[in-house]
Order: sequence, then C-alpha cells, then structure tokens
Amino acid sequence: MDSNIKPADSIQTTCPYCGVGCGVAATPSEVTGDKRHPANQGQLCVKGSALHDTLVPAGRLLKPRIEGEERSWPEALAAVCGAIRDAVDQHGPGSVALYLSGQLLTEDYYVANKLAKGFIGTPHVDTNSRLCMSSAVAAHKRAFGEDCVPGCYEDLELADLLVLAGSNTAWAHPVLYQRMQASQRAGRRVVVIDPRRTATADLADLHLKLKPGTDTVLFNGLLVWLSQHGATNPDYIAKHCSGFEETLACALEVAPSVASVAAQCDLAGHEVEQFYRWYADTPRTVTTFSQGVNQSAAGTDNCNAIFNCHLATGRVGKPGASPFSLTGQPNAMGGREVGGLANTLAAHMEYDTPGARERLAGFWGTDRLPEAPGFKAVELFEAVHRGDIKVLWIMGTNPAVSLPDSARVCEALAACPTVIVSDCMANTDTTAFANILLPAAGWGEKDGTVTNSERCISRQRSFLPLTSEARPDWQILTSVARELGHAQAFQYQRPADIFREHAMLSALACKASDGRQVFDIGVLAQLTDAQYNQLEPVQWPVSMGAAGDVTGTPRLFSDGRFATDNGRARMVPISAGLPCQVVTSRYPLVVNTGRIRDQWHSMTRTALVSRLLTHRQEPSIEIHPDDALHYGITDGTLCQLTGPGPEAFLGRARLTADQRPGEVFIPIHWSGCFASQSVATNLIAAVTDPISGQPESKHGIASLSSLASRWQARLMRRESGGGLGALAGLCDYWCRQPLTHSTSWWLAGNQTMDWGSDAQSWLGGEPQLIMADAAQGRFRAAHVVDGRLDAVLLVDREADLLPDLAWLDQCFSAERLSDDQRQCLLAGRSVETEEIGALVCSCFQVGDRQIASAIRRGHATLEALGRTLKCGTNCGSCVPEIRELLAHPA
Ligand SMILES: Nc1nc2c(c(=O)[nH]1)N[C@H]1C(S)=C(S)[C@@H](COP(=O)(O)OP(=O)(O)OC[C@H]3O[C@@H](n4cnc5c(=O)[nH]c(N)nc54)[C@H](O)[C@@H]3O)O[C@H]1N2
Ligand SMILES: Nc1nc2c(c(=O)[nH]1)N[C@H]1C(S)=C(S)[C@@H](COP(=O)(O)OP(=O)(O)OC[C@H]3O[C@@H](n4cnc5c(=O)[nH]c(N)nc54)[C@H](O)[C@@H]3O)O[C@H]1N2
Ligand code: SF4
Ligand SMILES: [Mo]
Repeated sequence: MDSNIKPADSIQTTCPYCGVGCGVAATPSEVTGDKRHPANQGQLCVKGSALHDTLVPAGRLLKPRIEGEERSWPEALAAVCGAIRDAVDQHGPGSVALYLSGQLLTEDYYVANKLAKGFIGTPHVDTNSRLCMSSAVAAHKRAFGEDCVPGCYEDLELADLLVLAGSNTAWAHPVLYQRMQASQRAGRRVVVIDPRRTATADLADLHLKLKPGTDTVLFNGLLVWLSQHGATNPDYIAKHCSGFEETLACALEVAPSVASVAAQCDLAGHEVEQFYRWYADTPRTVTTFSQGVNQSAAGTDNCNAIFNCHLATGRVGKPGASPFSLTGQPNAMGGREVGGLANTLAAHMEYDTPGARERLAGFWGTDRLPEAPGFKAVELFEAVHRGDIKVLWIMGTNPAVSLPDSARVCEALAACPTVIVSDCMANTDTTAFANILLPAAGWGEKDGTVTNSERCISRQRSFLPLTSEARPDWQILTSVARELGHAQAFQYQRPADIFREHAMLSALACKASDGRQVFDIGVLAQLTDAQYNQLEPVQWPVSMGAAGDVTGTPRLFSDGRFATDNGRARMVPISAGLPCQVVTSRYPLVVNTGRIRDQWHSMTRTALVSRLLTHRQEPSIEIHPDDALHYGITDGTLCQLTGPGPEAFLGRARLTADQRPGEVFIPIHWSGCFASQSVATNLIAAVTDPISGQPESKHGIASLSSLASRWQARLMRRESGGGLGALAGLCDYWCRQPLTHSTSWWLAGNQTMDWGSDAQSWLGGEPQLIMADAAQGRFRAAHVVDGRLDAVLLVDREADLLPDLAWLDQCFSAERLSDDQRQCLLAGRSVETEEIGALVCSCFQVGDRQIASAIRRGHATLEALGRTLKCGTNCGSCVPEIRELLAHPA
C-alpha cells in the first residue's frame, strides 16, 4: 500500500531491528512508516516493511518448559528461583550470571540489571552489546568522559564531507542511508572506508579499499597531515583538549607520511592524499562508523583515532561536524543507559565513580551491590566453560551463533548446570541448551522504550494480545525478584513505573556529578501513565522547557565542555594495533564477516518472511575471481572454509571483484537451525580488544576448498515444521529455506545414493512421479496427494541444472498439478516464465535479469525501471544495487 496512508486504528511504535529506530504505524495486518517520527519521516527499509509478516504463530515458544517438558508459570518460576537460590547458597552470588541483549526494552534491561547487581548481588551481567558497541562505548568514555554520541542524524545531512568507516550503511542502516542519499547536493562528498566494495560505496566519491585492520594508521596519518598543513584548530585544542602533543608525536611515529600510510594500508598514495585534503578543507565533516571499526582487537583505538582528528579540528557536536557511532541494535543505547554492560553500574555511573556504589545502594535499598565489575561476554562464557557459573540466564540473544568460537560456547552451554533462556522462539541454537525455557512476549506484544543511535528515546507500544502464555521480559524478571523475596523493591505494575524509576536515578547520578554527567532524563520521572503512553520521541539529555514542555538535546559538547573531570576532551595516543588473527600458509585467507541486506542476525524472525530469503537464499562465500581461479572454483561452487577451530563453514562461492584478493566475506546469519554447517563465528577466535572486551569478529583466518559432492539436490515439502531427521546424516551439506507454499532444502553429498529405493523417506510418502537418468546423475520424484503436490525431490550433478525455486514453490500452491507442471518437474529446468535472475528487489520480487532486459529495452533510469517493474519503489533498500546495474549494464 501507499506508504503515505496511515492505516486506520494503527498504533505508533518503533521498529525492533536496527539502531536507526524508525517509527512505525502498525496494525496486526500492516505496517507503514510513521511520517511524524524524526528518525525516518515515513520511510521503512525492506525488513521494517515486512514486519507484519513476522507476526505469525510459526515457531513461537508458547509455554514455559523445564527439561523439554511444558510446565506452568508457577512451576517454571519456582525452578528458576530454586536454581538461583541454590547457586548463591552453595557458591556465592558470583555463580549466577545474566547475559542480556540490545534488543530488550529499556524497562526490561533496567529490571534485569537491578535484580542481578542489586539483589542477587552478582556483577556478572553482560550483554550482546559487548560484541557490537563496547569499543565505541569505551572510546567515548576515554575521549569525552562519558558514553555519549555527540551528534544527531541531521548532521549526516548537513555534512559537506561524510566519511563512512567500517559501515555498510546501505544494508545495515538503510533508512539513514536513504537520508544521506536524499541530502545529496552540489559539493557534498562521501568517502567510504571498507576493505570491500559494498552497496554503500555506490554513494562514494572516494572508496578507500584499505587492508583490513589498518584504520588506526589511516587516521593517525590524517592527524599528521592536518597538523603539517595547518588544518588543525589550535585555539580549540588549547581551550578544550588535553593530550594533543603526545598524540601527534605518536601518530608521527606510526604514520609519518602519506607514502607510509599508503604502504601500510595497501592504498594508492593519491587516494590517501585526496581523503586528507578533503578532510582538511571541509569544516562540516561527519565520520560515521560501525562494526568494521568496533569489532577489532584495536576497536577502542580505532574509534579514538577517529575522535582525535575531530577534536584536533574542533569538529564535535556542531551542525554537520561530529564523529557519529552508529548503533546496531534497536536498544543498544538504552542498555548502556541502564548499566547493562558488566563494567558499569547503572545510569552512566561507573564502579569507580566516587560515591556511586553507595548512592545506588541507597536508591535501590540494598546492601548487596558487588564491589567490582563482572565478566565481559567472552570472559563470561569462558567462566561458564570453567564451571564457575552455575546458573546462566540468557535473554533476547542467541550466543550459540553470535559469540566467537561457537563450538566452545556450545560446550560451555552444555556443561553449565542450569541454563535459563528467555526467547520468543522455541527452536534456536541456544534454546537447544536450555534447562528452563521461558516464553517471552515479542514485538507488537511488548510495551516500553528504546533509545536509537542519536540518543532519541521512543516508545515501543503493544498492539497485539500476548501469544499464549508469553510474558514481557520485565514482568518475568519482576516475578522472579518477588519470589526471591524482594517484593518491596520490585513493585512494578507496568513499564511506566520502571521508566520513572530509571529517569529518577539518572537525575540522582547527574546531580551527584555536579551536573558533569550528561545523561539525565530526570524530568521524565514526573510523567503520568497517560503522558508516558503518549511520549513523543525525545533526545537525551532531556530538560523542561519554559512552558513546562519536555525538550530534548540534539547535539552535545557544542561549547567545547566535556564530561571529564577538567571539562577537557582527551586526545589519546594511538599506536597501530594490527589484527591478532594473522594469516599463515595453512590458513591463508582473511575471513571478514557481516550482514546481508534482508536478514536480521540469526534469522529467527526475518526468515519467517519468504521474500526476505530470496535476495540471498544460501550462505555464501564472497571471493575475488583471482582467488577463485587459484582454488579452481567457479561462481556457485559449494565450498568449505576451514579455520583453526573444530568446525568449518560451508557456503556457495560468489565471485566478485568487490573483494580484495586474499580476503573472503561470509554472512553471519545462518545458524544450525537453517544450515548444516554455516555458522560464521566458528571461524572467529575468541580474541578481544583489551580495553572494551569486544571480539575481533571481522578478521578470522581460514583455508578454502571446494566441497566434493557427487550430487546436489533440492527437496521441497508442503509441511513446514519438520526437519530432515536422520536423513541429514546422508548429506554433507543442507540448507533450509521456508517459502510461501513449501519448505525447501538444498542438499549436497558425496555418498553414493540409491535414490529409487530411498525416495519414499525423503518425500515422506510414496513417489508417484519418477524420472531417473543414471548416466546424467539425474533423478526426479514427486509425492502427489489427490492431484496436489506434497513433496518433490530433484537430484542433479550441479545445482544450476535444477528448476527455478519460485516456479517450484508455485507448483505447491496449485490445487491440482497441471500436465505442464508434471512434465517440467520431471524433465528438469524448463520453466515457461521469464527467468528473473538473482533477486534484487524483495518487495516486488524483481531480479537482475529482468532489470537488465528492461534497461536494454530503454528503461535506463531508476525512475523508468520503477515505472515498468516497480523495483525500488517501495522501501528503496535495493536502490544502490539497481544503480549499480544501471552503471554497469550486463
Ligand atoms: N540487514 C541487517 N541490518 C542490520 C543488522 C542485521 O543483522 N541485518 N544488524 C544490526 C546490528 S546489531 C549492527 S551492529 C549493524 C552493523 O552494521 P555494519 O557495521 O554496517 O555492518 P557489518 O556488515 O557488520 O560490517 C560493516 C563493514 O565493515 C567492513 N570491515 C571489515 N573489516 C574492516 C576493517 O578493518 N576496516 C574497515 N574500515 N571496515 C571493515 C566490512 O567489510 C563491512 O562491509 O547492523 C544493524 N543492521
Ligand atoms: N562473526 C561475527 N559475529 C557477530 C557479529 C559479526 O559481525 N560477526 N556481530 C555481532 C553483533 S554486532 C551482534 S548485535 C550480535 C547479534 O547476535 P544475537 O543477539 O545473538 O542475534 P539475534 O538473532 O538477534 O538474537 C536475538 C534472540 O532474541 C530473541 N528475541 C527477540 N525479541 C525478544 C524479546 O523481546 N525478548 C526475548 N527474551 N527474546 C527476544 C530472538 O528470537 C533471538 O533468538 O552478533 C554478534 N556476532
Ligand atoms: S532502517 Fe529498517 S531495520 Fe532499521 S529501524 Fe528503520 S525500518 Fe527498522
Ligand atoms: Mo550489533
């Protein structure tokens, strides 16, 4: 539907995916962009616009379970509390740990932190934000004295030079990317810093395809250049910064000249100089950064190297001039506010903030606060592995897939005496290890607040009844706290009660710092329930306007006063820290991992929408054609990446000169629920940044080989729930794809099979249609019930000899298979419809071959293609790829 029309009776809420934090007008059957929300002004990306299609019962966890058996809530709560009590009694509070998520709401997060630190008395509360934002957090604190993003989204539009470092904004923060694109005007320049050419590079005037892990060299070199060309701001440095001399001296050692930078970063000297000149000449510069910068053993240094240049030029917190950390998850920022990270207390108070522990203990009314910080995520799971943690409660995250060295994490989970998992979904790689499973309410059912990348607090509002016995996370936590005997401190009846307490605590923390602390939403402690319900998006710190209205703050530190003790920002000397996982002759390839456009993390929600699995259907290995030639593989070859760890990664080769030779890129999304062996974190060692504890997730190492297979097959079944069962053992590779009318598996294997006699077990019924051509290695069989297709198995030597997937899925929608369909199913690939090619536009299911043919027919602009094929006209997430096809027509 037209995105400008707001459906009747819709509720204004916030998208639960990325940190852009788009406003959504939602009903149970449709979602549109909220035109009034400042983050997106009506836009939604492809994931956001498919949200209503994720509101399905499929796969939901409906009731609590203990050791796999469904139980009542009272029984489950008793089991949780019993395990916590026993662990605390026998091994002390430090034997209990919570592992939380940037996808929880602020209210959930606040209660979890209060229960753990305040009342169980364990410091071991960490979150998946450790894998995501912790380097940026640490760097903000080092430079500015507090974890604050100084700028706002508008700055990305006002900037005359936009530097995107380690951020594939086009795919990971699509609506923000569209804002950047829309604000294009004469003279505005964009520099993308990424070892791969991504969809984001479509916007770039200059793409620095640097050697991975050399960002600190590039930014140290920039500082040197600025200083040597009189482009620093000496007045600002003198008044507002400390550490300039040492920082510059260090930079001079690391990156003395453009030539040295170019050599170390594997760039051309003129490219480096171009970037430096533009930076020097452009007062309105914004440097936006994300995981290519954070997920590094030098992640904190990477961020500080960026901040150093902004401080040296006085470009912090000014319109169009600021560093800007893009947060990943919808509420990574809210989690940081409440103290979800193990090294912080609450409300931006640190363990070493003078008087903070006492203040917090007084506020919460407890004497159990731990004395010192707890384990960071990777250390935490190591402690679980050692047996030091007896009860681990995981909430809103899937660590079996997302933590580095997944095999070891799974060992730890298997060995932990009590694993409690709160999730909306029944089957994930992590819920498989749960002793106690608690059904959590999902998006649409939950109510609370989130804070996006620009510090904007928005309401997530419920518009659906709870599914079965699912409960909101804050409520589950509150019930546990009460049952543990802390009813007095956990009297919450509704999220607003929690939010007011959180707001009050922020004011207390701010006051105690003599106003130095920036994070302060104290005025929101006065909100009535009705005002909380109607709360409009507002950026913290929040103050009360003259008319008694709530006023937010778009920019921080604009006057050069920072949150440090002396009010000065700290420049930090950065000596180059190169990646810890270093290629060897045995593991000669660098493994870069990251996101694809249409999937969210471990796919528990986005894979519910079949059209989101069409852009990329299978795990892939993106590789430079020269490397492919060296390894003797072609586009589409099933390959295996093997690293030092026990598990390999299987995926189909995608040949692309977007990659640098010697480096491959793999997606992080496929879990054990969707593929036999395609968990990216198996190739990532548990190496972390010594300051932030963030893993080096962008730099694994591996060797590559093609996966020997005698046969490749596609199996499709009408029923959706079931798995392959014992048949999986016959395959060397499988990958599952839920479709609209069926479920499909890619299969491959090297074993000799007797398809004729086994067909019945694959199909789950007797085959009625069979075609076998042993000489060609071809076999087809279908199970048909009352003329309707129920299952089909298609075997061939090569995957690309099999019929088109969309066509096959359509066969399942027919009440009766037509004669043509029967013939095509048996014959092979002949399909009467136009081949769409690789899917580009998910919303309208338009592929690259269709687009290429339309361009040949004269529809050679974005607008013309939109008119004839509709591609790119809904959410716009595919526009960078369409532009690429227009620029380089096939
Ligand atoms: N579609 C989609 N969007 C998402 C998510 C999702 O799962 N799916 N997840 C959300 C979350 S939680 C996050 S944290 C964000 C992440 O958003 P991004 O950080 O933008 O996404 P990534 O793909 O993880 O990595 C970004 C880029 O870093 C580059 N990179 C790798 N090594 C280096 C290096 O050494 N230097 C530099 N400069 N770059 C390097 C990679 O090539 C990659 O293109 O996305 C959010 N948005
Ligand atoms: N190699 C490599 N590893 C990475 C990364 C990378 O780039 N490379 N990126 C890292 C980053 S930045 C991130 S953020 C992580 C993400 O990794 P995870 O957090 O592990 O990924 P998700 O699949 O989002 O897991 C969220 C889980 O919470 C459930 N859930 C959803 N909503 C709710 C709710 O309201 N309540 C509860 N209780 N559960 C809910 C979902 O069903 C799902 O099981 O991965 C990290 N790991
Ligand atoms: S950009 Fe997309 S995923 Fe991110 S908040 Fe907006 S609609 Fe959701
Ligand atoms: Mo993230």
